[in-house]
Amino acid sequence: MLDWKSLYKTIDGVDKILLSTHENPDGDGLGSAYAMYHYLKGIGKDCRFIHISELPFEYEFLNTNQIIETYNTDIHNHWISQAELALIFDVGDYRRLRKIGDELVANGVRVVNIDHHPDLSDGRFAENYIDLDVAATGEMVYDFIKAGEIALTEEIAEGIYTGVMTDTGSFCYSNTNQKCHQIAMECIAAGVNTSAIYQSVYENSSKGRIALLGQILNQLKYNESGELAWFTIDQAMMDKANATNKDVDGFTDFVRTIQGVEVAVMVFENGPDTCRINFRSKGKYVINGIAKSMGGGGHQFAAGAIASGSLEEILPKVLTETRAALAAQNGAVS
Ligand SMILES: [Mn+2]
Repeated sequence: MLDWKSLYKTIDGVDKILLSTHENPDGDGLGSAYAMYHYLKGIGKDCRFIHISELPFEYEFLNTNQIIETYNTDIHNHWISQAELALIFDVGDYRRLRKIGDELVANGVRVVNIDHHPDLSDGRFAENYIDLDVAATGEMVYDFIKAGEIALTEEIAEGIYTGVMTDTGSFCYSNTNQKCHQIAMECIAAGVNTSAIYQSVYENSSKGRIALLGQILNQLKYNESGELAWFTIDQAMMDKANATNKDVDGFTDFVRTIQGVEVAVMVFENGPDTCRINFRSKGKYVINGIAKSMGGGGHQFAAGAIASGSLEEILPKVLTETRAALAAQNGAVS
Protein backbone atom coordinates (compact mmCIF):
# COMPACT_ATOMS: atom_id res chain seq x y z
CA MET A 1 0.00 0.00 0.00
CA LEU A 2 1.16 3.53 -0.71
CA ASP A 3 2.26 5.98 1.93
CA TRP A 4 -0.48 8.60 1.92
CA LYS A 5 1.10 10.95 4.47
CA SER A 6 2.59 13.21 1.82
CA LEU A 7 -0.81 13.64 0.16
CA TYR A 8 -2.34 14.67 3.49
CA LYS A 9 0.49 17.17 3.82
CA THR A 10 -0.05 18.53 0.31
CA ILE A 11 -3.78 18.95 1.00
CA ASP A 12 -3.09 20.57 4.38
CA GLY A 13 -1.19 23.42 2.82
CA VAL A 14 -3.85 24.55 0.35
CA ASP A 15 -7.47 25.69 0.20
CA LYS A 16 -8.67 25.81 -3.42
CA ILE A 17 -8.63 22.29 -4.87
CA LEU A 18 -9.83 21.11 -8.26
CA LEU A 19 -10.94 17.50 -8.65
CA SER A 20 -11.14 15.89 -12.05
CA THR A 21 -11.06 12.69 -14.07
CA HIS A 22 -10.65 11.63 -17.69
CA GLU A 23 -12.88 12.51 -20.64
CA ASN A 24 -15.81 10.14 -21.23
CA PRO A 25 -15.68 9.41 -17.50
CA ASP A 26 -16.51 6.07 -15.96
CA GLY A 27 -17.74 5.04 -12.54
CA ASP A 28 -14.26 4.69 -11.11
CA GLY A 29 -13.01 8.16 -12.03
CA LEU A 30 -16.30 9.82 -11.11
CA GLY A 31 -16.78 7.85 -7.90
CA SER A 32 -13.21 8.48 -6.74
CA ALA A 33 -13.42 12.23 -7.32
CA TYR A 34 -16.89 12.30 -5.73
CA ALA A 35 -15.63 10.54 -2.60
CA MET A 36 -12.64 12.88 -2.32
CA TYR A 37 -14.86 15.91 -2.94
CA HIS A 38 -16.95 15.01 0.08
CA TYR A 39 -13.92 14.38 2.25
CA LEU A 40 -12.42 17.76 1.27
CA LYS A 41 -15.71 19.64 1.70
CA GLY A 42 -16.01 18.02 5.10
CA ILE A 43 -12.72 19.53 6.23
CA GLY A 44 -13.72 22.93 4.88
CA LYS A 45 -11.76 23.10 1.63
CA ASP A 46 -12.94 25.24 -1.28
CA CYS A 47 -13.11 22.49 -3.87
CA ARG A 48 -14.84 21.94 -7.20
CA PHE A 49 -15.31 18.78 -9.22
CA ILE A 50 -15.00 19.75 -12.90
CA HIS A 51 -14.53 17.34 -15.81
CA ILE A 52 -14.43 17.80 -19.55
CA SER A 53 -17.36 15.65 -20.73
CA GLU A 54 -21.09 15.58 -20.18
CA LEU A 55 -21.95 13.53 -17.09
CA PRO A 56 -23.27 10.16 -18.31
CA PHE A 57 -26.94 9.73 -17.45
CA GLU A 58 -26.36 6.59 -15.37
CA TYR A 59 -24.09 8.51 -12.98
CA GLU A 60 -26.58 11.30 -12.27
CA PHE A 61 -27.17 9.71 -8.86
CA LEU A 62 -23.74 11.06 -7.84
CA ASN A 63 -24.68 14.57 -8.84
CA THR A 64 -26.51 15.65 -5.70
CA ASN A 65 -26.66 19.44 -5.47
CA GLN A 66 -25.12 19.61 -8.97
CA ILE A 67 -21.61 19.24 -7.55
CA ILE A 68 -20.27 17.59 -10.73
CA GLU A 69 -19.64 20.30 -13.30
CA THR A 70 -18.89 20.04 -17.00
CA TYR A 71 -15.99 22.30 -17.95
CA ASN A 72 -16.87 25.62 -19.54
CA THR A 73 -14.17 28.17 -20.36
CA ASP A 74 -16.23 31.21 -19.31
CA ILE A 75 -17.50 29.73 -16.08
CA HIS A 76 -14.39 27.91 -14.87
CA ASN A 77 -11.16 29.44 -16.16
CA HIS A 78 -10.98 32.17 -13.52
CA TRP A 79 -11.52 29.69 -10.68
CA ILE A 80 -9.02 27.21 -12.14
CA SER A 81 -6.42 29.98 -12.45
CA GLN A 82 -6.69 30.49 -8.69
CA ALA A 83 -6.63 26.79 -7.77
CA GLU A 84 -3.66 25.75 -5.66
CA LEU A 85 -3.95 22.03 -6.25
CA ALA A 86 -5.59 19.62 -8.69
CA LEU A 87 -6.28 16.01 -7.76
CA ILE A 88 -6.75 13.85 -10.84
CA PHE A 89 -8.32 10.40 -10.58
CA ASP A 90 -8.05 7.33 -12.81
CA VAL A 91 -6.87 9.40 -15.79
CA GLY A 92 -4.56 6.87 -17.46
CA ASP A 93 -3.01 9.61 -19.58
CA TYR A 94 -2.66 13.35 -18.84
CA ARG A 95 -4.00 14.18 -22.29
CA ARG A 96 -7.37 12.73 -21.34
CA LEU A 97 -7.94 15.88 -19.26
CA ARG A 98 -8.08 17.81 -22.54
CA LYS A 99 -8.67 21.57 -22.07
CA ILE A 100 -8.67 21.32 -18.27
CA GLY A 101 -5.16 19.87 -18.41
CA ASP A 102 -4.01 22.76 -20.62
CA GLU A 103 -5.47 25.32 -18.21
CA LEU A 104 -3.74 23.69 -15.24
CA VAL A 105 -0.39 23.84 -17.02
CA ALA A 106 -0.97 27.43 -18.21
CA ASN A 107 -1.67 28.53 -14.64
CA GLY A 108 1.09 26.52 -13.01
CA VAL A 109 -1.35 24.60 -10.79
CA ARG A 110 0.19 21.71 -8.86
CA VAL A 111 -1.30 18.57 -10.40
CA VAL A 112 -1.39 15.32 -8.42
CA ASN A 113 -2.15 12.01 -10.05
CA ILE A 114 -4.03 9.24 -8.24
CA ASP A 115 -4.40 6.21 -10.47
CA HIS A 116 -4.08 2.47 -10.93
CA HIS A 117 -3.04 2.62 -14.59
CA PRO A 118 0.53 1.87 -15.65
CA ASP A 119 2.81 4.03 -17.80
CA LEU A 120 1.95 7.38 -16.34
CA SER A 121 5.31 9.07 -16.37
CA ASP A 122 4.37 12.59 -17.39
CA GLY A 123 6.22 15.68 -16.20
CA ARG A 124 2.97 17.54 -15.84
CA PHE A 125 2.18 15.59 -12.67
CA ALA A 126 3.94 17.11 -9.67
CA GLU A 127 3.16 14.04 -7.53
CA ASN A 128 2.16 10.52 -8.50
CA TYR A 129 0.22 8.05 -6.40
CA ILE A 130 0.13 4.96 -8.58
CA ASP A 131 -0.89 1.54 -7.34
CA LEU A 132 -1.04 -1.15 -10.00
CA ASP A 133 -2.15 -3.76 -7.47
CA VAL A 134 -5.58 -2.35 -6.77
CA ALA A 135 -8.76 -3.13 -8.69
CA ALA A 136 -9.93 0.47 -8.84
CA THR A 137 -8.83 4.02 -8.13
CA GLY A 138 -11.79 3.99 -5.72
CA GLU A 139 -9.83 1.45 -3.69
CA MET A 140 -6.97 3.96 -3.48
CA VAL A 141 -9.34 6.61 -2.12
CA TYR A 142 -10.46 4.01 0.43
CA ASP A 143 -6.80 3.42 1.37
CA PHE A 144 -6.25 7.17 1.69
CA ILE A 145 -9.31 7.57 3.95
CA LYS A 146 -8.22 4.58 6.07
CA ALA A 147 -4.65 5.85 6.36
CA GLY A 148 -5.99 9.07 7.87
CA GLU A 149 -8.38 7.19 10.17
CA ILE A 150 -11.24 9.21 8.73
CA ALA A 151 -14.81 8.02 9.19
CA LEU A 152 -16.39 6.58 6.06
CA THR A 153 -19.43 8.84 5.62
CA GLU A 154 -22.28 7.66 3.40
CA GLU A 155 -21.25 10.04 0.63
CA ILE A 156 -17.58 9.05 0.70
CA ALA A 157 -18.60 5.39 0.75
CA GLU A 158 -20.98 5.91 -2.18
CA GLY A 159 -18.14 7.22 -4.34
CA ILE A 160 -15.72 4.49 -3.32
CA TYR A 161 -18.33 1.76 -3.85
CA THR A 162 -19.20 3.10 -7.32
CA GLY A 163 -15.53 3.00 -8.31
CA VAL A 164 -14.89 -0.51 -7.05
CA MET A 165 -18.19 -1.90 -8.34
CA THR A 166 -17.73 -0.59 -11.87
CA ASP A 167 -14.04 -1.49 -12.25
CA THR A 168 -14.63 -5.04 -11.00
CA GLY A 169 -17.73 -5.56 -13.16
CA SER A 170 -19.85 -5.80 -10.03
CA PHE A 171 -17.26 -7.86 -8.16
CA CYS A 172 -16.99 -10.46 -10.94
CA TYR A 173 -13.83 -9.68 -12.94
CA SER A 174 -10.51 -11.39 -12.22
CA ASN A 175 -9.25 -8.28 -10.39
CA THR A 176 -11.85 -8.84 -7.65
CA ASN A 177 -10.35 -9.95 -4.36
CA GLN A 178 -11.11 -10.16 -0.67
CA LYS A 179 -10.34 -6.50 -0.16
CA CYS A 180 -12.90 -5.44 -2.77
CA HIS A 181 -15.56 -7.31 -0.82
CA GLN A 182 -14.24 -5.91 2.46
CA ILE A 183 -14.63 -2.41 1.04
CA ALA A 184 -18.15 -3.28 -0.12
CA MET A 185 -19.04 -4.48 3.39
CA GLU A 186 -17.83 -1.25 4.94
CA CYS A 187 -19.64 0.82 2.32
CA ILE A 188 -22.90 -1.02 3.03
CA ALA A 189 -22.37 -0.46 6.73
CA ALA A 190 -21.96 3.26 5.95
CA GLY A 191 -25.39 3.27 4.32
CA VAL A 192 -24.73 2.76 0.61
CA ASN A 193 -27.72 1.42 -1.32
CA THR A 194 -25.90 -1.07 -3.53
CA SER A 195 -28.85 -2.26 -5.61
CA ALA A 196 -29.86 1.33 -6.41
CA ILE A 197 -26.32 2.02 -7.69
CA TYR A 198 -26.30 -1.23 -9.67
CA GLN A 199 -29.61 -0.40 -11.33
CA SER A 200 -28.56 3.12 -12.15
CA VAL A 201 -25.31 1.98 -13.76
CA TYR A 202 -26.28 -1.30 -15.43
CA GLU A 203 -30.04 -1.20 -15.96
CA ASN A 204 -30.22 2.11 -17.75
CA SER A 205 -29.47 1.17 -21.37
CA SER A 206 -30.77 3.55 -24.02
CA LYS A 207 -32.85 2.08 -26.85
CA GLY A 208 -30.07 3.18 -29.23
CA ARG A 209 -27.58 1.10 -27.30
CA ILE A 210 -29.73 -2.02 -27.55
CA ALA A 211 -30.40 -1.43 -31.27
CA LEU A 212 -26.66 -1.12 -31.84
CA LEU A 213 -25.97 -4.27 -29.81
CA GLY A 214 -28.40 -6.13 -32.08
CA GLN A 215 -26.39 -5.10 -35.15
CA ILE A 216 -23.13 -6.10 -33.50
CA LEU A 217 -24.32 -9.55 -32.48
CA ASN A 218 -25.40 -10.14 -36.09
CA GLN A 219 -21.91 -9.54 -37.43
CA LEU A 220 -19.69 -11.08 -34.73
CA LYS A 221 -16.63 -12.85 -36.12
CA TYR A 222 -14.50 -15.60 -34.59
CA ASN A 223 -11.07 -16.99 -35.36
CA GLU A 224 -10.60 -20.68 -36.17
CA SER A 225 -10.26 -21.78 -32.55
CA GLY A 226 -13.13 -19.62 -31.38
CA GLU A 227 -10.94 -18.06 -28.70
CA LEU A 228 -10.90 -14.68 -30.41
CA ALA A 229 -14.12 -12.80 -31.19
CA TRP A 230 -14.31 -9.37 -32.77
CA PHE A 231 -16.78 -6.86 -34.08
CA THR A 232 -16.68 -3.48 -35.74
CA ILE A 233 -18.84 -0.39 -35.51
CA ASP A 234 -18.99 2.36 -38.09
CA GLN A 235 -20.94 5.58 -38.34
CA ALA A 236 -23.64 4.05 -40.56
CA MET A 237 -24.41 1.55 -37.79
CA MET A 238 -24.44 4.34 -35.20
CA ASP A 239 -26.86 6.39 -37.31
CA LYS A 240 -29.12 3.42 -37.96
CA ALA A 241 -29.33 2.64 -34.24
CA ASN A 242 -29.53 6.32 -33.26
CA ALA A 243 -26.73 5.56 -30.79
CA THR A 244 -24.13 7.83 -29.19
CA ASN A 245 -20.43 7.03 -28.64
CA LYS A 246 -21.10 6.34 -24.99
CA ASP A 247 -23.64 3.64 -25.88
CA VAL A 248 -20.73 1.48 -27.04
CA ASP A 249 -19.23 1.14 -23.54
CA GLY A 250 -19.31 -2.41 -22.22
CA PHE A 251 -19.90 -4.17 -25.54
CA THR A 252 -16.43 -5.72 -25.56
CA ASP A 253 -16.98 -7.06 -22.03
CA PHE A 254 -20.27 -8.52 -23.22
CA VAL A 255 -18.69 -10.32 -26.18
CA ARG A 256 -16.10 -11.78 -23.83
CA THR A 257 -18.94 -13.54 -21.96
CA ILE A 258 -19.40 -15.98 -24.88
CA GLN A 259 -18.45 -19.59 -24.16
CA GLY A 260 -14.96 -20.41 -25.45
CA VAL A 261 -14.09 -16.78 -26.18
CA GLU A 262 -10.87 -15.78 -24.39
CA VAL A 263 -10.28 -12.43 -26.07
CA ALA A 264 -12.86 -9.96 -27.36
CA VAL A 265 -11.90 -7.06 -29.61
CA MET A 266 -13.83 -4.05 -30.80
CA VAL A 267 -12.79 -1.65 -33.55
CA PHE A 268 -15.05 1.39 -33.52
CA GLU A 269 -14.68 4.04 -36.22
CA ASN A 270 -15.72 6.86 -33.91
CA GLY A 271 -14.84 9.71 -36.24
CA PRO A 272 -13.36 10.42 -39.67
CA ASP A 273 -10.08 8.51 -39.85
CA THR A 274 -9.97 7.59 -36.20
CA CYS A 275 -10.77 4.30 -34.50
CA ARG A 276 -11.23 3.34 -30.88
CA ILE A 277 -9.97 -0.19 -30.17
CA ASN A 278 -10.89 -2.20 -27.09
CA PHE A 279 -9.37 -5.47 -25.90
CA ARG A 280 -10.84 -7.68 -23.18
CA SER A 281 -9.40 -10.99 -22.00
CA LYS A 282 -10.82 -13.66 -19.71
CA GLY A 283 -7.33 -14.17 -18.27
CA LYS A 284 -5.62 -16.75 -20.45
CA TYR A 285 -4.00 -14.06 -22.61
CA VAL A 286 -2.44 -10.75 -21.59
CA ILE A 287 -3.65 -8.13 -24.04
CA ASN A 288 -2.24 -4.76 -22.97
CA GLY A 289 0.89 -5.44 -25.06
CA ILE A 290 -1.28 -5.47 -28.18
CA ALA A 291 -2.91 -2.20 -27.11
CA LYS A 292 0.55 -0.74 -26.53
CA SER A 293 1.73 -1.77 -29.98
CA MET A 294 -1.23 0.21 -31.36
CA GLY A 295 -0.26 3.31 -29.35
CA GLY A 296 -2.53 2.68 -26.36
CA GLY A 297 -2.26 0.78 -23.10
CA GLY A 298 -4.18 -0.39 -20.06
CA HIS A 299 -4.44 -3.32 -17.71
CA GLN A 300 -3.40 -6.91 -18.42
CA PHE A 301 -6.90 -8.07 -19.27
CA ALA A 302 -8.62 -4.81 -20.20
CA ALA A 303 -6.89 -2.38 -22.51
CA GLY A 304 -7.49 -0.04 -25.41
CA ALA A 305 -6.03 2.31 -27.99
CA ILE A 306 -7.01 5.15 -30.28
CA ALA A 307 -5.58 4.75 -33.78
CA SER A 308 -5.55 7.09 -36.79
CA GLY A 309 -7.01 5.57 -39.92
CA SER A 310 -10.24 4.21 -41.30
CA LEU A 311 -11.88 1.01 -40.13
CA GLU A 312 -10.71 -0.70 -43.33
CA GLU A 313 -7.11 0.26 -42.56
CA ILE A 314 -7.11 -0.41 -38.84
CA LEU A 315 -9.05 -3.68 -38.58
CA PRO A 316 -6.51 -5.87 -40.47
CA LYS A 317 -3.67 -4.45 -38.36
CA VAL A 318 -5.54 -5.13 -35.13
CA LEU A 319 -6.35 -8.69 -36.17
CA THR A 320 -2.78 -9.40 -37.27
CA GLU A 321 -1.36 -8.06 -33.99
CA THR A 322 -3.93 -9.90 -31.90
CA ARG A 323 -3.51 -13.25 -33.69
CA ALA A 324 0.26 -12.93 -33.37
CA ALA A 325 0.05 -12.13 -29.65
CA LEU A 326 -2.26 -15.06 -29.00
CA ALA A 327 -0.04 -17.41 -30.99
CA ALA A 328 3.08 -16.18 -29.17
CA GLN A 329 1.44 -16.66 -25.78
CA ASN A 330 0.37 -20.14 -26.82
CA GLY A 331 4.02 -20.88 -27.50
CA ALA A 332 3.45 -21.21 -31.24
CA VAL A 333 5.34 -19.40 -33.96
CA SER A 334 3.03 -16.72 -35.33
MN1 LIG B 1 -10.21 2.62 -12.93
